[in-house]
Amino acid sequence: PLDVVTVGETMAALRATGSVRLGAPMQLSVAGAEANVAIGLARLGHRAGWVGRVGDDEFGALVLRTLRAEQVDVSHAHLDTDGRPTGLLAREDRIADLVRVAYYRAGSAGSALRTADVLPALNPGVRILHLTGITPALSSSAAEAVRAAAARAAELGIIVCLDVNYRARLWSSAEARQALLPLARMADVLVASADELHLVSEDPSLPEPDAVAALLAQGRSDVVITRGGDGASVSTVRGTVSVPARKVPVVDVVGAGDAFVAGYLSGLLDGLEVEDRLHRAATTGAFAVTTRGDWEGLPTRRDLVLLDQPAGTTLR
Ligand code: KDG
Repeated sequence: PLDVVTVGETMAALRATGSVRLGAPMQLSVAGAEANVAIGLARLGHRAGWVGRVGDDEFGALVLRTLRAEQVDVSHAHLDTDGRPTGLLAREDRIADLVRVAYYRAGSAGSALRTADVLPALNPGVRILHLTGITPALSSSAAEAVRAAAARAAELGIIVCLDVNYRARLWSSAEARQALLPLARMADVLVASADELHLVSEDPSLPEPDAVAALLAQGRSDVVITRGGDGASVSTVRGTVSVPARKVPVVDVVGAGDAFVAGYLSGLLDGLEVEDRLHRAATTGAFAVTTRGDWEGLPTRRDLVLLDQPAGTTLR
């Protein structure tokens, strides 16, 4: 069985080096928060699978081929035969450190995800189901699929990880809160950036430490709060542990959260203590930040120690 099943939409991703309206050249890859996590885990040697829908088109073929090449299991991925296209994302590095993303995913194959697509992947023996708050924003059937998957995972004793991943281009925060609160109630590991925490807190007015304490009291095992360049913390019943972000030259922050989650879940699978899980997460997150692309620069297990080398090292 797989160690980790991820569920979501994986899109073709066009990355412009410069301004799209001026005809900047674009590079083609794939992107999707859950696929990024699956790739991150597979690079670290875990058995990770991705469940979702792609169109029966060339972008869909690219998505599946890329995931296969990264050793991500796609045996539960589906080809949409109703003519829906694979979703597309265009990203533009508009000014030095500001990225603008446009989605072309309304009515996509990925957004047509349904419960029957997902449940067959949740076999006994799977250890973690990883979900994000992006998928329920895609359609009502996708929202239902994610809810059903979390419920089935809970029945089977599979750890449920939910990364809030709020995308303002997909829905309002009020809509997100309505969908994510019940999902968060089924999560064991809950990951949110500090400014997303209110979306999964029963009382959104609580200050962060109280909101985290309430989530733990309601049954979450690990509440992970990420703060970008200011590091991250994890709270469990045994207390709160924090790590600073690893100091690396920042090249591209997109995908850093997914890389962080991959590192954290990898640590969980390896039975590491909270501090060591967090350290691995900070390391994989730093790899994402210091390389171009959502997932291309993620480390293999052997690569993990590279960040312990002094800056400017040449290994030969
Ligand atoms: O976390 C990175 C993602 O934002 C990117 O891969 C695309 O899944 C994506 C989304 O919906 O924004």
